[in-house]
Parts: sequence; C-alpha cells; structure tokens
Amino acid sequence: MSASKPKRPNILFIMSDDHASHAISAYGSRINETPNLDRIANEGMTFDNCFCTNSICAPSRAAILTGTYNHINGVKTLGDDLDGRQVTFPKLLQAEGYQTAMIGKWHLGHGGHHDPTGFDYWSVLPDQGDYHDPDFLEMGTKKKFKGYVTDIITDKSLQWIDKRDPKRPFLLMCHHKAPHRHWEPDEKHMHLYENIDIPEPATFNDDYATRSQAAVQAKMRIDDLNELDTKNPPPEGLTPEETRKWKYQRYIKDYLRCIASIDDNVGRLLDYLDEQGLTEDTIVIYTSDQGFFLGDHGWFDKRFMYEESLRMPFLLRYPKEVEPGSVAKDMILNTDFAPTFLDYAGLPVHERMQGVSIRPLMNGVLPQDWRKAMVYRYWMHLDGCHEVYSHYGLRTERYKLIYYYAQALGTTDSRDEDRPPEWELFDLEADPYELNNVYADPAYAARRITLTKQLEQLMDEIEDEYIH
Ligand SMILES: [Ca+2]
Repeated sequence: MSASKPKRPNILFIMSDDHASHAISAYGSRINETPNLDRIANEGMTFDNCFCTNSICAPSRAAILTGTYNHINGVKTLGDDLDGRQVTFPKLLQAEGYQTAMIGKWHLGHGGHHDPTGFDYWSVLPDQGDYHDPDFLEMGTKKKFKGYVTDIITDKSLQWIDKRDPKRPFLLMCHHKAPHRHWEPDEKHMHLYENIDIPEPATFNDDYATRSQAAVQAKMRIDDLNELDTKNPPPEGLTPEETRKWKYQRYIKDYLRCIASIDDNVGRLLDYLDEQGLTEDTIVIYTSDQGFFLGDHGWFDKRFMYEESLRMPFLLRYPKEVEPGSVAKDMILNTDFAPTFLDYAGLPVHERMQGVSIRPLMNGVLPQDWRKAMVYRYWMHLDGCHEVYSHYGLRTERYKLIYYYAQALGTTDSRDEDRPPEWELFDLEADPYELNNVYADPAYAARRITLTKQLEQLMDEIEDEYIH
C-alpha cells in the first residue's frame, strides 16, 4: 500500500427483497428475532429513516445502482429493463481497481443491453427466480443448482470472496430473492412458529375512513391472498373474519420463516469475515429494496408511500469509522448508496447522480445542509394486479403529502374518467400510523400550501415533471 493512497475498504452489500424493517429485531420487531442482522446493528449503525424513492423492486434496484431517480434511469415500472450502458457505481469502482461481483436477484432484465454490467463476475436468478433448486444465469449461461436459494446465494458469495485477489479491494452485491412473494421457506425453518399466533399489527382493521379511494380500492388486502400465498385453501366453515385471520397467520409465518434463513446466512457471511480477518476492512450493509406491509392497514405488498413500504431497513458496520451501536435518525435515500460507495473508493460523486454520500453521518457528523424532506413517486398506475393508483408525494420530518394524480402520465385509461385526483396529508407526529387524512382540515390549510410548494420545488430539483 503506498503512503499516498489510503487503503480502500471492501464493500459487502447484502440486500433482500421486500424485507420490512419492522421484521428485524434491531428495529424493534414485535414478531420475530434476527440475531445476525442485529449483530450488524450492534457492531455498527442503524439508520432509522432510510427511504426508497419508489417502493417497487426493479425501480429501487435501478436507483441504487445508478444513484438517480427513475425518470432519469428509465426504470419507472416493473416492465422497464435497466439499460446497462448507463453509469453505475459498480462500473466506476471496477474501473478504479475494485473486484466486483453481483450474485442473486437482479430483476432488471437480461440480454442485449440489460445484462448486469460493471461486474467481473455475475451469477443471477432469471427474473424472479425460484426458491427451490433455482436456475442461475452465470455470466449469461443457464445452470441449475440443487438446494434452497438463500443458502445457494450465500455459498456462491463465500466462494467468490475466497477466490478473489486479496491484494485488491472487493465489492460484492449479495442479493437475496427472499422474502419475496410467495414466501417459500426451507426445510430447516418450515416448522418455526408452528404452535404460536403471530400478533396482528395495530392497523390490521384499518377501515380507510378518511383516506383516498386509492387506499380503499387497492387489491392487496389480506383477503386478497390466494392459494399460492397461503399454500392451502382456508379450512371450511370459517367466518370471513376468521378466514382473514387465518390467511394472515399463513402469510406472516412463511414470510418470517424466509427471513430466518436470511438471518442464518448473514451470520455465515459475518463469521467468514471474522475468520479471514476481513472484518475491520469491510463495510457490511444489510438492506432491502423497499419495505412491506405485514398486515399493516390490512395489507400485504408495498407500492404506497405509507411508512411501512417507504422505509427500507439499512444497517451498516464499518469498525474503522462507525461507532458500535450508533443510530442515525437523519433522512437517507436509496439514491445515496452509490455516492457513498464512490466516496469510500476515493472517487467524486458522478455528475449524473442525484444522491449524496452518507459518510459524514457514519462518522456522527450531520452536515448543516442535510436534507429535511424527500420526494417519492410510484408510476405503475392500475397494474392489473394490485391496482394501486400512481402517485407522488413529499415526506418531511413531520408531514407527508401524497397526490394520486389518477392517470399514467401521457396516457388516459378509460377507468380514470370518473376518478378525480386525490390528496392526502398526514401529520406523522400526531398520527404516526397515517390513519387520519387531514388534507381538508382547515387547521392544516396553511401547512398544505407550504408543503405543496415544497413538493413542487423538490420535483423541479430532481427534474421530474408533475401535474398541477
Ligand atoms: Ca422488492
């Protein structure tokens, strides 16, 4: 190592799919224990307010790789592939001498310009991938692997680290498929929670009384879970209320069983780093591409800008710079990840990127001009499945303003004809569960105006277009 060039850290970026922070004990989960994820929190930093800019799989992944919002990177919906010719942080790290690998769920298209780019090695699941005996595309060649997907992704990750050149730093993206729908556990955890009831969340019986039609009409209620989700049909003779409670138990137990396997496998990676003497020099992150409703508001799934799906878990360990057991309350976004990794590689933020490095927060320093608000956008209007309306909105430290603009931009859906745009405003201090829409409350009239202006200003800043 030359004196002029400080040693650059390895980066182990572990991301799962749809793992809500309220199913991690470090975040105060009421429903499960995650000792190995908690280890990252106890030995590092917990970010309490990490938000995605669009709560759906492919778009969040594109925002992470490119450090840009979805109208810039082109992945607004699940149907949009990532054009791999654009700038991503793995490409920039690779060009600076990092060894780079992408293992697990990619979900950003394949073939032509859509294969993973910027990686020395990639082995990814085709599309959503399978839980059991999954196929992988290894540098483009399809191969089947026996076993459970979370174990296999971890095995491949360990093998890759083992074979690397120890003289150069590495970036490993270890992307789990779990706990994505349809929540298929492995043998080992199949009987976990068998004889207990998982508590229902506080908003399980939300009646959407003050809220938008978007909330009322979304098809992601616990009642909407199908037989692929619950694995068996409901027992005969149950009332609708009993059926709903039965479906919740079936859903949440399988979801948590998938997470138990992730937790074990994260433990394997952490142990390996210890054994190899790599812990001090490696930034370890655990996150998920967005949050998830765990029966909250009577729902499963994500998409909405409500807290449970907007918030991403983000745990980070880096013994050289981060105080063990520390907590950051400041707002960070998925677009910040790329600039942060560039910072650690000694590179400036690329001019196209829209996020900011969170490295000062990791050192316990809050820059004076740190953001106090963020904008969000869900583009997939009436997807034919969950039927969530497209919307954008603003979240400040205290308020959330959401605008359901009732159409896909540039098109008109005949189902929109009788549907006016709708607004929601929540005072998160008075109403942390977002049950009371105060948009029409005269007491919030002045606040509504300033927040609307702030929303439009921030959308101008990120160069997104909005509908008046
Ligand atoms: Ca996801």
